[in-house]
Amino acid sequence: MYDKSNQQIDKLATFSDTPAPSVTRILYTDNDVAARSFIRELMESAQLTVREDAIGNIFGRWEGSEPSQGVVASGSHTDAIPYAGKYDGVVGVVGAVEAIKALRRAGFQPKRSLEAIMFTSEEPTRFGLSCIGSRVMAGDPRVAVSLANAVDEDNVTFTLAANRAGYDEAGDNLQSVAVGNETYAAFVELHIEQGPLLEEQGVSIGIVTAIAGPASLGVEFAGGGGHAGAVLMHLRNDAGLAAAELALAVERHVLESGSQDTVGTTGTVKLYPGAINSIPRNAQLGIDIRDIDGSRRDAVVERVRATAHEIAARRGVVLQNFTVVNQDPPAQSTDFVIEALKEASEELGLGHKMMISRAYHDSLFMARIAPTAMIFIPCYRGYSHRPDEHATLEDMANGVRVLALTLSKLSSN
Ligand code: HGY
Ligand code: MN
Ligand code: MN
Ligand code: MN
Repeated sequence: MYDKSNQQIDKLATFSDTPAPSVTRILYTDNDVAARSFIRELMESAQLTVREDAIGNIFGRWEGSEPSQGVVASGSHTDAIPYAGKYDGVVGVVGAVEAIKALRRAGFQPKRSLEAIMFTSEEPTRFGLSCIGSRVMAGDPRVAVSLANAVDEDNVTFTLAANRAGYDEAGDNLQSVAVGNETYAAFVELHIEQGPLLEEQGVSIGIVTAIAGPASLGVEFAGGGGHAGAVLMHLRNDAGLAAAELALAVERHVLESGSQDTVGTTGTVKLYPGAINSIPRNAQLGIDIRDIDGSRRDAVVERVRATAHEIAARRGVVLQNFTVVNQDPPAQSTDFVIEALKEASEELGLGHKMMISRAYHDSLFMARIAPTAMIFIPCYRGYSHRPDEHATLEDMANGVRVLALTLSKLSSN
C-alpha cells in the first residue's frame, strides 16, 4: 500500500518546471494544473466525492453516517518553491487519501464525514502571499485586498492566473471560499518535520503543539545610480549598499531578541539595473521574520522598519517602500486533537514527542476555524526546500497509520 504512495509521490514529482531531483511547482502553472488533476483522480479512485472551490482548494469527502455533524479533515499542499524537494506538503495530501483508504479497507464507518484537502497553494512564491487557500478559507480579513492587487513577476494578476488555470470565479467569488467555525470538527495535517530533531533523536512521530507566526516584508530603496567608474564614492547614494546594510540589520535585530525562537531571513534581493558597471539605483528585498511569540516578532519588525529609515537618511537614498505583506499570529494546537494523536501513537507503539513547528503550514490558518494539530515525520537531516529532501517509506507509513487511527477516533464521536 505504501509503496503505491511512493509511486504517487514520484509521479507528482514529474510535474515540475525544473529537472529531477528538484521539484518546482508554482501556483496555477501548467505543472500545478497537471498535479491538480492527478490529485482529483487519486481522490476519485479512493471513492471520495470531489469538489473544488473558487480558487482551487480541492476537497475529497467520505460522507459519514451523521453528515450534518462537523467534518473531520486532513490535508496539505502540493505546490513547491523553486528547486525544492518532492515531499514537502505532498506527504500530507497523498497521506490523507491513503489514511482514508486504509480506514475504508478496515471496514471502518465514520459518523462525522471525513475529508482529504489539497490547499490551492501554501508557498508564497508566485504572488508573495503564503497559504492563500487556507488563508481565504479562514476568512483572513486582509486577504481579499492582497489578492486583488497581487501580480506575479510577469505582471500577471492573481485573478487572471486563476482564470487561466480554470478557476473562473476566483476574482469575484472569493467570499464563497470562506468557511465558518462550525464546518470542521477537527483538522490534522501530516507533514515532514523540515528540521533535524526527530531523525537525530530517533523518534518516529512529532506531535505539533504550536506553529510559529510568519511576517513577510517587502522593502525598496531608490538611489541615483550612475556609472560605476565615473561617479566618485563620496557622490554616490547606492541603493544596493543600503539593501546590504538592511539585510545585516535584520540578522542583528533578530539576534538581539534574545531567543533562538526568533528567526529572520532576507531571502530575495533584486538590484536594478543589475549590471556590474552600474551603481544600483533600485534595490528590492524580501524579508521573512518568524517567532513562536508574536509580540517578540513584531518588535523585531518595528526595529527593522526604523533601521530602514535610518539607513536611507544616512546614505541619501529614498526608502521607496516598506510593506508588511503579512504578519500572522502564531497558532496553538487544540488539546483534544493532541490527545487523540498521542493515544494513536501509543496504540501503534510509535515513539512520539511534543514539539513546535518553526515552518508555517496550512494548519496555521485552519487553526483559526477548526480544532487543529499536526503530525511530523522525520526527514533526512531535516533538509527541506532542497532537492535532497527525503522521507523514508517506513516513516511515511508510520505517519499515515497515526493519521488514520486519529481520524477514526475523531470521526467516531
Ligand atoms: O516557509 C514555510 O514555512 C513553508 O514551508 N512554506
Ligand atoms: Mn514549504
Ligand atoms: Mn509545506
Ligand atoms: Mn509549510
